[in-house]
Order: sequence, then C-alpha cells, then structure tokens
Amino acid sequence: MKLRLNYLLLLMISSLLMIGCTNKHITKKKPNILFISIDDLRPEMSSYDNSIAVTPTLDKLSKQGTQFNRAYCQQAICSPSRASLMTGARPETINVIENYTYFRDENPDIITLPQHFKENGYTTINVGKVYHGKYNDPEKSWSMKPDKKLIKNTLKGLIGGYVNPKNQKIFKANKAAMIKKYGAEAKYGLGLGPAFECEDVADNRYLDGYNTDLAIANLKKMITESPDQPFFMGLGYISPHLNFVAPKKYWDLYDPEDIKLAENNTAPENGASMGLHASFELRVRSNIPNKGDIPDTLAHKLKHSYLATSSYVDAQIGKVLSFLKEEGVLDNTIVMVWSDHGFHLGEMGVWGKATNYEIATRVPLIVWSPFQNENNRGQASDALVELVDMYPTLCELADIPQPNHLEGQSFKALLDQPKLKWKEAVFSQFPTPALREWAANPLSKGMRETYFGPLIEEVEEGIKDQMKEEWDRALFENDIMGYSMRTKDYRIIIWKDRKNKDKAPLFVELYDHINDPKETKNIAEQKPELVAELTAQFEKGWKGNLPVQ
Ligand SMILES: [Ca+2]
Repeated sequence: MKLRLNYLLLLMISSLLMIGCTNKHITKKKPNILFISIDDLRPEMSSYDNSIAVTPTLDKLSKQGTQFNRAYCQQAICSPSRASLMTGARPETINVIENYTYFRDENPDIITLPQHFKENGYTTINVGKVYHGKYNDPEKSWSMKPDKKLIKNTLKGLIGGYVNPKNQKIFKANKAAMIKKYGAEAKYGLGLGPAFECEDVADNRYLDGYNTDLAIANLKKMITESPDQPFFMGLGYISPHLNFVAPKKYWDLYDPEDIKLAENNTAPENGASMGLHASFELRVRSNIPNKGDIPDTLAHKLKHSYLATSSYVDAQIGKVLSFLKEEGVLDNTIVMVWSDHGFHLGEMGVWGKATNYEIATRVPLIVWSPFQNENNRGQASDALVELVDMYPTLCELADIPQPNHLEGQSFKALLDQPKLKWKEAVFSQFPTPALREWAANPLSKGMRETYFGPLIEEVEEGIKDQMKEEWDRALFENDIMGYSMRTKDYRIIIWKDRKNKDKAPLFVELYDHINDPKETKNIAEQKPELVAELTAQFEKGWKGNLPVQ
C-alpha cells in the first residue's frame, strides 16, 4: 500500500513537472519592441523616392522588413504628432494641437503605448526624444530611467547643441539678449545660433551619438540581468531636426554637386493663403535671413546638412541593431522605425514642417519583425497607413489586447500581405500655418517684434485678398483648422472654424496625385463634383474609411 502511495505521489510530481515543462514551452517569451523615432525626417532615404541620401541601415531594414510608402502623421509638428501616436488617439480627441499642451494634463487616465506594454509585463525604458520634450510621462509610461552611469558623459562642453566655440558664443549671446528683452518667453525658440554645424568629432560628441551609447549600455544591462524579461525601448533621435549638427564624416558622404534644390519652389496655384507659413522655424537661426528669399548657396548648404544629419542617424540605428544581433536578441525583437512628420526643404517656397501638404505629412515608416513570412520580406506596401496605427499594430504583433480608446487600425496583416486592400483615406490636420508659430501656437509678442512682424503683415494681406469679407483676425489665428484627407489619388484640405464645425468650409483645396504628385495646383474650383464626393468621404471620418474586414 505504502509502495503504491509512493508510486502515485511520484506520478503526480512527474505530471506536475511535465505540465511545468509544457507551460514553459507554450509561454514563449514575448517579443521585445524597439520603437525608434527620428525627428523631422521626411522619407529622405535611398529606399524611398530615389533620394541620394546615404542611409544603408534603413535601406537594409526596408529590404528585410516592410517599408510603408504611404504613411502619414496626424499633425505635422512634434508634440501633437507624438502625443497622438503614443496615446493611440487623434489630436483633437486628446486636445493637443500645439506644442505647449501636455497630453497628460488633458487626459489623466489615458493609457499610453509604453504604459500598456508595462501593464502587460514589459520593462519599458526611454532613451532620447520619443515624447516631445518634457512631456515625457515618466511615472506612467516608463518602468525605469536609463542608467547614465553606465557610460562616460561625452556631451561635456556642448552648449546649445554646438561643439564649435564660435557657434556656442553666438548662441549664448543671442539667447542672453532675448532673455533680457522678453524674459521666460525667450525660451520658446527666440535667440538661437546657426542652423548647421559640421565638426570633425566622434559620433558621441553630439546628442544622438551619446544616446546610442546610452541605449546600447542599458540594453546590455537589461539583457544580462533579466534575460527572460521582455523590453519595450523607446529610442528617440533628434536629427535631422534643426539645428542640423553632425560629425564631418557624414557631410563627407555627399558630393555637393549631386545635391539638387527643390524644383517646385512656389506656393500651389490657387492654394490657400493661410496654408503656408514664412519658414519661421528656420529664420530664427542666426545665419539665416529674417526675410526675403533663401539664397541658392545657402539652400544648397541646408540640404547638404539635412542629408548629413539623416546619415548620422542612420549610422546610430545601425549600431543598435548590430549590437542586438551580436547578442542574439534581434531574433526576438520587433523593430519599428518612424518619423513624427515630414519637412519642406524649399518645396512650395517653404522651409520647415507645420503644413497640411504631402511634403509635411508623409513620413517614413519601416517595420521589421523576426516572425515575418520570408517570402514577403522587402515588399514595400503602398497601403494608406497612419502613425496612430502603430499602437494597435504593436499590440497585435506582441499578442496583447488593444485598449478600447484606440483610434487607429493595426496594420499587422500588411506585413505578410503588403498589397491587401486597405484604408480608403487617412487624416492630418493643422491650424492656420500662416499665422502661427511653427509650434502651432499663436505668434508670441517676441516672435512678432523680433522676427516676423513684416512677414506676418505680408501674409495677412494675402489672406485678406483671398478671403475678402470672411477675414477675421481672431478667427483665423485662433480657431481655423485645416483638415486634410489623403486618398490613394487625391488630397483634399478643408479649412473650417473648428468651434463651428457644422458651418460651411471657409476654403477648400484639392490636389490630384495622379497628375500632380507635388501638389502644385489646387483644382477644387474646376472639380466641384469631386469636391462634393470627397467631402462626403471626409465627413465619414476615420471610422468610415477603415479597411473592410
Ligand atoms: Ca518633429
């Protein structure tokens, strides 16, 4: 009897052990997520649009993963775009339509992307700019801060982002003068140094190189100390955002002779006067004229510097991916690379972001997953997708539930079927670009007095001429929103009073992407039926333009 009991006990223990083994086998470790943001990068990579950009890392990632050729941001400015994609909700839903509103103040209980992963068993860690500036949601989104003691501080002596003492001196003098004049207001972009810098220094003397070292050191620590713990790393690069600073070796990748200036350098024919700004963000830099044309030699230099900073970022991403590969961790890591919005480099006569047009709203977006169907790797997708779709996509890829508040659509299916019939339209928006700062807030007194008084007067005259009796200074600066919808063949921009959405639009723009991909001619007046059709489609909103399941 005793023997029999022992036998039964043994049987029970071995069954339990087997269940344990089986469970261990079934509960495979969740995939890590490497979520990489690049600030202000339009699809300026050689894998996109035949650019001359030297971006081997991102090109390779595109060839081995899925590149999205038609990905769009929700608003072409840092904080609204990032707050939207990180919360998975659209700019007006979270009430963030300019750079100075903190999404958490407006939405105390919203569950962000990293927060959701944290609540689903992930270690979430942030290095660099993923959210905008200080609106970083430290308590809720991230489970730990990166350990800065793991690496040497190679940023010592960097002032205003510059290595060169002459540039530092200009920056300090301009900043001090503006603070003296305008006090705290000066910190919002008044008093800056040169727009670019090229110095023969190591990668980590500038912020993005330093953050790369910091990311790798912290990844190493996490992988070593908790190999079974899945991580979500938000890794944010500030290049190629102004100022365009990068080590000389990245400038040397380009022969200036190969760099061409924008061809379409005038405003769209019959376009909205309120739709374009006077390149404020660039003009506050010390080596850029406050008004008038940007001379060709300077434009050339600016394009060179944008390319150099893009290559600099590409090289940093390469270091992180190589590290994960060497550690054997890449095989269980999903990589998503995105930019928060596009950028005009002289197109439409504008430098900067902050418009509703294709050049400012279209972004690079690449996903690489170790679990993708091998046959479909490297097949770019032309499906219309939005940055707000990244949150649900990552949930689906990691097999965790999607919170109910999300306003995007997972595009996981496109990784294996890139030609699948997808969204009918995607949506962006921007409040009156002509009369606001590049941060999308109304122009401050300092900006008006110091730089933009005459420019604004000129712009205002243009809007008055176009809008006639509809012109109302307060309405146009504060409450007009340009709602932009992109379909496969068209872009329509509907300019409305956002506080009276039922009222008829104040102005409509229509661009035909089959015949005019650079959006040089507004054809809304010639195509009233098409405008009516597209307006009806616009009224259905994002929910009415989702893929049919
Ligand atoms: Ca940005």
